[in-house]
Amino acid sequence: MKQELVQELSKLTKKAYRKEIGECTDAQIYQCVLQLVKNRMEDRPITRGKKKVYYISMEFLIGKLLSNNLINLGIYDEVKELLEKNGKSITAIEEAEPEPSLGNGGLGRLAACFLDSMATLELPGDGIGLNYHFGLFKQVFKEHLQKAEKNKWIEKKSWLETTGKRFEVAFGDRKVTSVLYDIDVIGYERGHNKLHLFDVESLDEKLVKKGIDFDKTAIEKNLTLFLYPDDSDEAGNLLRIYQEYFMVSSGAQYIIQELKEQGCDLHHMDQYAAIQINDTHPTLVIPELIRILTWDEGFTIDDAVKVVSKTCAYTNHTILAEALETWPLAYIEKVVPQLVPIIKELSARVAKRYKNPKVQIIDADKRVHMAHIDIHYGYSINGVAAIHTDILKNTELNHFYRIYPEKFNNKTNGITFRRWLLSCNRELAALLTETIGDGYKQNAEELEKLLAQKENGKVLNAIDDIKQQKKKELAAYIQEKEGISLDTDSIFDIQIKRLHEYKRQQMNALYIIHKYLEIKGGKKPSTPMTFIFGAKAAPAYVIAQDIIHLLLVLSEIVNNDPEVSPYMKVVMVENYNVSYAEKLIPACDISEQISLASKEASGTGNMKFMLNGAVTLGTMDGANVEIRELVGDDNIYVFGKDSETVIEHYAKADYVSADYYKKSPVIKEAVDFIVSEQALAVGHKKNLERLYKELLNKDWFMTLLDLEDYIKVKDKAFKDYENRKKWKKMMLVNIAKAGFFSSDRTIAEYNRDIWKLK
Ligand code: 26Q
Repeated sequence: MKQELVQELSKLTKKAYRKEIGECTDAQIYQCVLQLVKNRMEDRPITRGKKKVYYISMEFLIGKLLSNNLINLGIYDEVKELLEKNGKSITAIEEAEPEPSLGNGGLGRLAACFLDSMATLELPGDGIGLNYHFGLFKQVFKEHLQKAEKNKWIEKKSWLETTGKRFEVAFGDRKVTSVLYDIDVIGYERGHNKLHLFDVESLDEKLVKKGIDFDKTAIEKNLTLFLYPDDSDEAGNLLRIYQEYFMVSSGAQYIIQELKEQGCDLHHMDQYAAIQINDTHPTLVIPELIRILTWDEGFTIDDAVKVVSKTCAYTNHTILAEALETWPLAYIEKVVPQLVPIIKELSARVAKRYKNPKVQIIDADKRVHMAHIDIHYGYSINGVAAIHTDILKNTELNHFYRIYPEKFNNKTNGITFRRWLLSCNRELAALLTETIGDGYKQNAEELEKLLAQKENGKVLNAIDDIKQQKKKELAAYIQEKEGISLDTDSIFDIQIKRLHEYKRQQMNALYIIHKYLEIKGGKKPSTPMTFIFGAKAAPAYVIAQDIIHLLLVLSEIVNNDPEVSPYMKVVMVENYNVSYAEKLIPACDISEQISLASKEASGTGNMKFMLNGAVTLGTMDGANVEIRELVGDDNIYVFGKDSETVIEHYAKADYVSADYYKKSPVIKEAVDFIVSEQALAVGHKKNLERLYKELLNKDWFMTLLDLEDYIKVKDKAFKDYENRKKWKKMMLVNIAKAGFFSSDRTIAEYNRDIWKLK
C-alpha cells in the first residue's frame, strides 16, 4: 500500500472531522474518499484536440460514481486495503453514496456508458444535460401498488463542481438564469472529460409537496426539480418543452462560447464540434443554434442552416410511433416564441422541396415532428442495433431513407466493461485475468481467448463457483431489503428493465401462473426456480401500474403457499436502479429479453447479463439478434414470431388476442387466473380486471401470440440447466463472445463514421 494514500486520507478525516480514519462513520469516510478522488482527478490533464463531440441528452444515468472512479484511477485495491486495515469495508462506504438517478433507463444509461468510453479512448467528448435535483422518483410498494417518492441525491459535498458559468435563457419575455455544474469523467487509466449539467439559479426545492407533486406554474422555481418520467405513450406537457429548451439553449451558448475561446470562425463550426443529439429530446438545439448565429453572429439564414446541418447528428432509440415526439406548434409558441419563425422557415424549405406529407416538419394539424427536423437538418441518423436500423430504413423512416440514404447508419449499442464487469463482478474479472491475461481490459475482443478453455473443467467450474457466490450475495441482499429468502440452488431467472407493455413483463407473469398451477396440480419441477423482477412504471402509465400490481400479487401468493414455495419464489425488488442492477446481473442464470419482435430498439441489459455469464432467453429483437449471431443457436434460447410477421400483423390489423385465448386451454387458464378468486383475495379488483380485459380485448403487444412458444422454450432452458456441464459451457461461450458489446467498440465506430475527431 502506498503510504501517501494513507496520509492523504487521514489528513482529510482529521481536517473535516478531527478524527482518525477508524473513528469515522461510513458516511464520513465516504465524504473524505470523495474528496481524495476529486484531488486525484484534478491531477489528470483534460483531453484536448481541435474537434470535440458534445453528447447532448436529457438523461445521463450515471449511477454511483465512487467505485468506478477509484477503478478508473487505478487505486481501488489500495483504497480497499487501506480501509480494511482501519476496520472499514469498502462496500459499506459504497452504500453511503447517494445514487444520482438522472435517467429513466436504457437511453440514459447508454449516455453514461458512452461518457466512460469517450474518456477512455481519449476522445475530447463532453456530455451536456440537466442537473435534476430529485432525478427519477424513488419507488415504494404499498398495498401491492407502486408509489412514487422524491429521491434527493445532492448533498453539501457531491460530485458536482461549481463552474461560475452562467447563461440567460429567454422564454419569450421571461428570462431564467442557468448555472453550470460539472462532473468529471475519468477514463480507465487515461482520459479526462466533463459532464456539463445546467441548473436553474432560482430553483426552489420547497415546492415539492407530498410524493412527487409540485407546483407546475413557476418554471423559474421548478424547471430542474425532476426528471420527466418516460411517458412515451402518454401525453407530454409544457414543462417538458421548458426543460428541453432550457437545456439546449444553455448548451448552445456554452458550445459557442467554447468554440470562440478556441479561436474558431463559426462558419467552420463543423470542423471544431460535432453535436450528437440523443433521441429527439434535444432537437431544439438545431433551431436554437440557427437563431443565435443569425441574431447574434451576423450569419445569413442560408449560412447558418448550412453549418448547423454539418454539425448535428441524431440517434434514434425507438420505432414506437407513440414515442416519437411531436409537439403542437402552439405549445412551442407558448414556451419559446422566438424559435417559431425559425421552425416555420425550416419547415417551408422542406415543403418546397418535398411534397410527401410524411416528411414534413409541421404537419397539417400544426404539430412539429422533432425527428423530421433532425433528419433534414442533421448529417447523420443512426439506429442502435442492426435490426433496428434496418427497420428504420425499410419501414418506419423509409420515406426519409429514400431521400437521404447516405445519412443512415447503424451503431449497435454497447456497455462499459469497467462498470459492468470490473466493478460489479471483480471475482469474474480476476478469473479472466488469470485465465487469458488482462489484455481484454483494453481490448474487449480478447475475451474470445476464453473459447480455448471450453473443455477445461477447472475454468468451467471456476466460472460456475463465481456465479454461485454472486447468487449467495444477492440472496443475502434480497433477504435484507425485501425480506424474502431465496434458495441459491434454484435457477435465478431475471427480468429487469422499465415497465412497458412491449417489454412484456406480463408474459413472464403468465408463465409464472402456469408453473404455479402445474405445481398445484402435482407436477413438481426437478430444480426450483426463482423469478426476479425489477421495474419502475411511469406514474401516468396505467396498465404498467397494473402489471406491477399483478407481479406483487403473484409474489405474495406464490411465496406464501407452502405447497409451492419450496419449488418457486417470485420477487419484485423495490426501487430497481443502477446499483441494484450491479447486484442482480452477476447473479443471473437466465436473462429475460422477451420484447415483441421489432419493438425493442436494442436493449443493453441483454449485453450486461451475457458478459456476466447468463444465458439469454429472448425474441429476435434488438441486439438479441446480434447476440445469437455471435454465440450461435446452441448458446441462446430463442422463441416467438419474428419482426416481419409482427409488422405484417400490424399492417393488416389482423391480430386478435381473444382467438389465442379461446384456442389454447393453457393460455386461457393462465389469463383467467388474473381475475380468479385467489388473485382477487390478495389484489385489487380494479387493477386486475383492467389488466385482464386489456389482454383479452386489446393486447397491443401480442403477448398471447408468443406465449405458448415462450412456455415451451423456457421449459427447455430450465431442463438444460440441469445438465451442468452443458450449462457451464454456455456460460463460458456467452462471456467469451461479449467483447463486441463493449461501448469502446461502439464509440470507436461513432468516431470513425460520424464525429471523425482524430
Ligand atoms: C419523451 C417525451 C416526453 C417525456 C419523456 C419522453 C421519453 C423519455 C425517455 C421517451 C423515451 C425515453 C427513453 C427511451 C429509451 O430508454 N430507449 C431505449 O434506448 C436504449 C438505448 O439505445 C435501447 O437499448 C432500448 O431498446 C430503448 O428502448
